[in-house]
Amino acid sequence: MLVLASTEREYPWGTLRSTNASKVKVILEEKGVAYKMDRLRPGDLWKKPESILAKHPLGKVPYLETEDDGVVFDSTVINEYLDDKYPDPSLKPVDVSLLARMRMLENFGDEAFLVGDLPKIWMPIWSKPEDRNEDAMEAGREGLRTRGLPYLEQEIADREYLCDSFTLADAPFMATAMVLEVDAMDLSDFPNSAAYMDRLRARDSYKSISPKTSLDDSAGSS
Ligand SMILES: N[C@@H](CCC(=O)N[C@@H](CS)C(=O)NCC(=O)O)C(=O)O
Repeated sequence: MLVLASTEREYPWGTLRSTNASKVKVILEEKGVAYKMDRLRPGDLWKKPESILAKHPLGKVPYLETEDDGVVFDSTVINEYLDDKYPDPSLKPVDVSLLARMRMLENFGDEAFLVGDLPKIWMPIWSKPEDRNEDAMEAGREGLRTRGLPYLEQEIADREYLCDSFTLADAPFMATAMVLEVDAMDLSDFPNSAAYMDRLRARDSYKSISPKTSLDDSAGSS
């Protein structure tokens, strides 16, 4: 049984999850592989106890504990590992040029969204609404409007998914769709991106990371 380490917690305003671990959770679901969640305390990501450092040298999530191959860490590496290990259905294009596109857009999703501007929105949402710094959140939204979203808007314009069919390139945008479901920032200037987020949210795998899905209903599948 695979075990995915993540931070996942319920709050009155929704079930919140690590964005990077959500990238992996949806790929496990897309592949129909049996897994369980190891839910770490969010504070441990900053305290970095020895128990976590023993699994991930940077004390981050996600990491995946496997029976055959030990611990695999980093969401991009884990997703490539899962696609190699469980190739049916394959979530990587065969064509070399499309494969390069998949990796570029996956990296763009990580850098512009998941480690770029989304944390400025997502981190405050782990606090009570009255304790959030609205100016910092607006700076995150402005970052998305000026960097991530214009490029996404162009790249998704004529496609259903970033490499036509659903691939690993779409995983960071599943996590983005999760954050923007909670934040509900105005995407009317980015209609292609807004429609793409809706398509991602309509996939069955999204239920496992939806802010509306309880921890009990998203503990893994077997
Ligand atoms: N490149 C890593 C980034 C992982 C990452 O930054 N995870 C966040 C949670 S979403 C974390 O553990 N943060 C704690 C830290 O940066 O020390 C990946 O894709 O897995």
